[in-house]
Amino acid sequence: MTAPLTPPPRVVVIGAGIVGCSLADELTARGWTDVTVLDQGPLPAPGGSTSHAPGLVFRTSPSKTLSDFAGYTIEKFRSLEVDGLPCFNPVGGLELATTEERWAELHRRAGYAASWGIRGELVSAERCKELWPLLDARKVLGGFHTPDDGLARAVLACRAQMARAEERGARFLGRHTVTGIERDGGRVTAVVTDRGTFPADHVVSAAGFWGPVIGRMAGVDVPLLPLAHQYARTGPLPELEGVNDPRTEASRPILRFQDRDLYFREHTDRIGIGSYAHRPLPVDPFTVPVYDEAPVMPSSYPFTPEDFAPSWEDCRWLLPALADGDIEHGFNGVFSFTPDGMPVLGESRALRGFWLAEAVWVTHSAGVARAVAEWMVDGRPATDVHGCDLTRFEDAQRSPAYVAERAAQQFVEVYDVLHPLQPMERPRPLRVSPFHARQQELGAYFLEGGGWERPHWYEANAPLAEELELPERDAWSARHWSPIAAAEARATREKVALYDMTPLRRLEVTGPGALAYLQRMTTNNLAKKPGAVTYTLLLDESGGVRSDLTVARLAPDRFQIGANSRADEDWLLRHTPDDVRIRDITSGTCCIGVWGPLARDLVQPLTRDDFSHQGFGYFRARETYLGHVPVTAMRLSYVGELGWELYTSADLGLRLWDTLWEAGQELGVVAAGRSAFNSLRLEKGYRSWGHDMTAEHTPYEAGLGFAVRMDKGDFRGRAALERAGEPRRRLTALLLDDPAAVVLGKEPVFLDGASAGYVTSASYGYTLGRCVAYAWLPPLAAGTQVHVEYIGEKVPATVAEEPLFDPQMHRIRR
Ligand code: FAD
Ligand code: THG
Repeated sequence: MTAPLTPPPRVVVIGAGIVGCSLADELTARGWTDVTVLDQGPLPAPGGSTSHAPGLVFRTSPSKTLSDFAGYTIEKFRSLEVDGLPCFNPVGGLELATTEERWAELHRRAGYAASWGIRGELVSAERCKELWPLLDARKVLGGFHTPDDGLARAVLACRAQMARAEERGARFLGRHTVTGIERDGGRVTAVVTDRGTFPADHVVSAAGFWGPVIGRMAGVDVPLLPLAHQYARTGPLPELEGVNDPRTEASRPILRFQDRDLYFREHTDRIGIGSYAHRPLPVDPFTVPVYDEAPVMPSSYPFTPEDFAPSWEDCRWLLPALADGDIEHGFNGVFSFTPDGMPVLGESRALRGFWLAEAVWVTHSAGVARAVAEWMVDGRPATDVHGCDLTRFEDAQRSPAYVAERAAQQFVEVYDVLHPLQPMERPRPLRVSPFHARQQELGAYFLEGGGWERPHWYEANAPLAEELELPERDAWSARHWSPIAAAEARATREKVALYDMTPLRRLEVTGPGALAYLQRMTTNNLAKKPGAVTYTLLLDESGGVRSDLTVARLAPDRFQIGANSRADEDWLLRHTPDDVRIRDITSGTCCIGVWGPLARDLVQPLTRDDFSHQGFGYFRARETYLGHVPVTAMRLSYVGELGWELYTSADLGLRLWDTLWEAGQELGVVAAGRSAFNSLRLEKGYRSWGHDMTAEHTPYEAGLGFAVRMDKGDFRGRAALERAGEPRRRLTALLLDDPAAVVLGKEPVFLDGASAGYVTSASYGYTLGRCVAYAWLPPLAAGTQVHVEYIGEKVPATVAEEPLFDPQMHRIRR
């Protein structure tokens, strides 16, 4: 081996729990061997959450990212051993249903498993009893069995990874308490401890639920709340005598009884029981006792038997063998919850070189560590991590009050049956558009996203729905849905509708270098005269789609970007040269989409400007006035109809709404919500970033090659695209064959009876009279028959030619 030309960067990892240890292993495996892992407690069990984790690893999740993380943890820990003891015991997993609602949910979970490539099978109550003989099978309707899940031995896995990392040069130092982070010019330079200062080019906070404490030292918000969670062990059970090898402790599947917020595992002849059934027990991370003063260890609080009492009854109801037994030992163990239940990963932009790897379960630890190591070493993780990116939180989502309320709610809902559209109940309303009062008057049904109240349909349109004939929906797909959405979609296709587009993220990019900069950052050609709007993509270095944007050139040196998430702003800001300024103008402005064949009839009388097809072309922008309101008008439409996005400042928003509303009365204007919006955009084949495509996909795979101009000069991701071969998978449009069938997203798609991909987003297409589902599949010819599995039912579907609606663009370009 030749020595590297430059020494590897100096990395200091704070925390030697499962995340810190896994990260040291992954970094050193990639040649970053100058790694120092510091922990305040003694090694190898310094007293964090890892030190007492019972280690259940269930891989199935609605989140593909989490499922991939867990898959890698299983694969990796299976290959690790310490003193002949394996770090993973693949006893399998078993989730039980004792209610019809849960049984349906297990069918959906079996669907996620098939979508993400996890082995799993729905099984009868008898089979559950075979797998777990202590069960009272009469209580059970059935189960979901995942044979590859099992038990991680977290402390052992720490030791194994420590040893490997140490062989490659890493250091692990226990009894070093971090007290400060040093910085210079927006970069970290060192970590200060009670036993000296450690210079560093990169610092990773893997401090578990102490994350907010380390975050404060660095001036970085770490939006997590530590909560205690009860874990108890029974005494020895005669039924388990001689059943399990004490070295591996368990032979039967890890068990989940989500109907009562409980899980179980074997500890040789005892049973361990975890409960989420109790009240949230928040812990202030700033007041956690230090190792030497903690009664057991810092992450272990005294057991509160009164909180466990109802759960104990539930345990005995399910497992009659416990009737004579007792709890021998219990504790309230602390770990991290975030406002959306996802980890918090990534590098702070304000303090470069300072990384977070927080709020990570043992289950996801190795996968997270691999992703963060790739991110640090290669500049990008191979897995889509946008749902974990620390930049995902809006300003209003980082207040301690918000974090506390949402995280506690995550705890309460951890095992609940949650509909994909189900909103959090509190704190609401948080962000409202200037039209909120009018929307309320119209009976808006609000759901929440990014802190925004977003109308999904308006009860005021109910009379329009009466004449429609729509197929019956099953109870699940009928939740957070209304036939009114169909009426609103129809009004958009036949007349004209107003859509609140305020939550659409808007950035203003200005300065002499703005054009050259945006040309380098995106795929399409933006060198057009002011007044042009361009649909374009942000790619990472590997050619993965980081986002899709609209860029309006409003003046030679001024651009307005329509973006998807906060991560777009973050990404752009990370690469901004000195002669370019980027400002998020979302909050101070608002937007209404006026779309439908009568949009021009509505808008033209309000302005002296020429809004004809010749006077105001498709994908053009203009600053003008509508009535009393100064607006930026852009002629484009995510719903595939004639019309404009109209932007103005927040103070004038209500006036803009009222102006359009009044002008539209004689045309039959309606307010329309996101439910119709999503249906219309899917009929038109417009992708939704984060759902349909992510950084895991290239533009060609996602069907977005039309937005890439290889001949315009260099841009980020171009070199990777040049190397890209023929796509092996494609984002594919499906139409469900049965006009009454619906799917919602994330369902598995089967080709010739074998799982071949998964649905990204789906909606009933009211114009087409069929449900539209986009799916990742191997390249397939139009007309190919597949089936989607929806709550255990095989739903036939056919690969369709795109776009499904108005391929000649007659409706938009006129
Ligand atoms: P930790 O293990 O907490 O490590 C963080 C380390 O940072 C600590 O060792 C701490 O000492 C150190 N540190 C903090 N501040 C400083 C400082 N200033 N200076 C130096 N060092 C510092 N997960 C599962 O996947 N499956 C389960 O079955 C499961 N069951 C659980 C049951 C219970 C009762 C509990 C409490 C948690 C459970 N979890 C489970 C969650 C899991 O334990 C944690 O999510 C995981 O261990 C977190 O690992 P970590 O490395 O991020 O944090
Ligand atoms: N409006 C604005 N900006 C946006 C969105 C928006 N940015 C984020 C997101 N939505 C981007 N998504 C799309 C997707 C498709 C189109 C616009 C934004 C679109 N595509 C046409 C097509 O594919 O035929 C035109 C493409 C072209 O001419 O190059 O209209 O909703 N402001």
